[in-house]
Amino acid sequence: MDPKKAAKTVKETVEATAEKAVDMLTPEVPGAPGSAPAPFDEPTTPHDPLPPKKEHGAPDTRTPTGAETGAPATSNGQQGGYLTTAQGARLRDSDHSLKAGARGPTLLQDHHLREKITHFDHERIPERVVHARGAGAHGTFEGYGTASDVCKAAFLEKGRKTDTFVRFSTVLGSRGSADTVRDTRGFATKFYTEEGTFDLVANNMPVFFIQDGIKFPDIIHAGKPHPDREIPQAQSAHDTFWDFVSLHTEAQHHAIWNMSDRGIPRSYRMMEGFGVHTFRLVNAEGATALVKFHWKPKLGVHSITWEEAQMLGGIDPDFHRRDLYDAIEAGAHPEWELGIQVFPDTPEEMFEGIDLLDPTKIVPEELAPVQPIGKMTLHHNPSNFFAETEQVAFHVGHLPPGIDVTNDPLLQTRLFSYVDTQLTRLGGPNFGQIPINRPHAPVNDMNRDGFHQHAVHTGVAPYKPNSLDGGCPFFAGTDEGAFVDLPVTVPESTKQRENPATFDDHFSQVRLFWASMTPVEKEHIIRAYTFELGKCYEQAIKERQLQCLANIDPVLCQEVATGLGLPAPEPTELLAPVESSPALSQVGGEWPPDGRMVGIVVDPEGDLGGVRELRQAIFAAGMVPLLIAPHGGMVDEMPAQRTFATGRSVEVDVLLIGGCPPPAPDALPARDAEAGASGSVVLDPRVVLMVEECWRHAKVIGAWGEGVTALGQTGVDGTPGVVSGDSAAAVFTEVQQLMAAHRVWERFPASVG
Ligand code: HDE
Repeated sequence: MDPKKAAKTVKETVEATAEKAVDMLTPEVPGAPGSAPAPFDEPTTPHDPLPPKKEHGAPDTRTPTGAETGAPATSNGQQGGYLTTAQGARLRDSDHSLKAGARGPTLLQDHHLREKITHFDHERIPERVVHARGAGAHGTFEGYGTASDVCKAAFLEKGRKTDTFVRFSTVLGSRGSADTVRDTRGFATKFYTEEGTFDLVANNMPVFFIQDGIKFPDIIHAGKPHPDREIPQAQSAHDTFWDFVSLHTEAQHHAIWNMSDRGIPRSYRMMEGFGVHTFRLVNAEGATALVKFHWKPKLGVHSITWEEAQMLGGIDPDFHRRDLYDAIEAGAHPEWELGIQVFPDTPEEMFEGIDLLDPTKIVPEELAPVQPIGKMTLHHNPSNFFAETEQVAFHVGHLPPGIDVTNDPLLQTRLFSYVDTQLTRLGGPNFGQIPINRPHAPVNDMNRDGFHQHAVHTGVAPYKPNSLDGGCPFFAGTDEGAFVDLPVTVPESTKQRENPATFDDHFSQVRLFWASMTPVEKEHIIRAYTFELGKCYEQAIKERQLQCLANIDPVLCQEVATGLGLPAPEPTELLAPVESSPALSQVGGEWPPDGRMVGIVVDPEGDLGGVRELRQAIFAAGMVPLLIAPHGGMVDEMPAQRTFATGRSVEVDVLLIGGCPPPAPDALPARDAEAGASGSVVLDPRVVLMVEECWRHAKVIGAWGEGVTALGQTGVDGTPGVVSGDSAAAVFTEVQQLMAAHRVWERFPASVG
């Protein structure tokens, strides 16, 4: 073998298979695994690795100390066309271990075997102790320049672009748990600014369960599965969670957010993000202000229904990550505006009677509007989940000059916790040198050695002061961009394990949240509490939480008590009247439909007129069509992305029916009719089920041509949000208008005012 022999070029390989690609899968259909379709026969002519898919981004190729290398992103990936050992020696076989004869025992000298197996044995690292389940994406942040009055951080300057990496997550579940569980979502953003990395480690809810970080292990132990049976996974519907939050009543505000539709987002792309704590900003003149950070999604804040969430847990546990990846691949790049609520930096750190250091309180937007200061667009999916999403390490203490912390006791503990956890999770103190964590600013620290040291430091004097390394590195002054700890006055004080008295009110803002909901949102909250408490075994815990609900609202308490079959207690607190904050409601606006999934049911034997144009119109509208047919393969040269067996209503935002397909051979119409799912055998019962479910979940439904006949058999014809017409184009136009409201809200009952 000639070791210098070059492998076949990527270009040649891709060209050889490119023709097939066009036929097999139109490039617009997101989700195909590779950058070129797989040929039937195993390729055997060596060639370089295939190029990444267009959707893929990767960490900037920086050195461990932040210098640009100019190397392509693929230089971090595998090289050359031949299988090698980890040391780069080419291999001719990796299917058979080296043995003493074909039937003999394996030889200890088989280095390749040992290297391969040993590496495999150590492939897993500990999952995150919280937020283990997540999905990430690469993006760009662009400053508006509007923050300059309050913040000197350069990345906020007008027009300045900064690379970002975002990781969304659930809190409670294990790494392999379902996406659509009822839980808080993490929304952590790494800004690779030129003045050092800024991590905004946020959630999709603006308040937290606890006021002091010392309680974090308590709330997490209560929320995680029971220690004996290790169930239930990734949810709060169990005794230990409600035991804790009903006793530790400062958790009640966060709990009602979890019970609201915010606990079951439609998409990561449709979530707000909140820094939760108050931060302190400083401008170029040295003036300080207190702020709260908000991410506002361009697509609005939307949720799924609880029934959808539960169905998706089985049908597509990867629903949220798939949604994010598919939308990015399809070109529907999600966007958020970053905004701040600004408060005067007074010694009391209060605003309108709200303690800004209490992380269980919000400041209603009506009192302090959110001022936009920049925009983030997510445009690439990670190339490698482990390298990027799993190994990314955030820290609330990663702050550029211009942004500083406050004394919020929750934030203070977080400052300790994030480095500490990475030491175990990422195996040592050098996790900042992992490619996804490398700063995009020159790094010249005096930390040395340790496990997995990637930097090759020079010099002999990693200490200060020194003369041997020429005194290097040097201290920067404020003019040279130094991070200066703000000289905040700490009043004379005595050591205490205590909260300020202003933290004592645990219920008025829970009442504010409840009062700000529309009737349909209140209905959902009632059903969520009833479900969760209904899953508890202990009567005392249910009664204790009902007592908390009585201190929030009598209707809420009564409705949940009725569902539990228990009496509703009287409040133990004065239910003082509260204002509402309409900004907290998700209902009532209109939003763009980018990246929404449009299911199209077709009958390959029927009239397919208009389907091709409809798919194009859906793409043109920034949405993704999902062709659903009785069988797989091609339908009129269009790929059937789902069959009646593989598709389910919960995957789509809207359902269009373009045919009246009779029961397919794999349908069981007689059984379904007997079970009451369909009274008809004219239409495939799975289509009937899809329509029924979409209707139950208040999704827009449209039909044209023979699809109108199909709809006629389902019993939903003529009801709100169900559109029939002569042509696919006309129906789609009407459907789009209805979709702007996210759901057909009038289909939900509202038993509360
Ligand atoms: Fe975290 N949190 N947290 N947290 N948190 C972690 O750090 C912690 C809190 C949040 O995608 C851990 O690297 C303590 C509030 C997100 O990688 C850990 C306290 C908020 C993520 C940790 C809090 C968050 C984490 C686990 C109370 C919203 C996922 C793995 C004092 C503002 C980041 C890790 C990612 C992750 C500790 C409270 C958000 C253990 C001690 C409040 C989004 O260090």
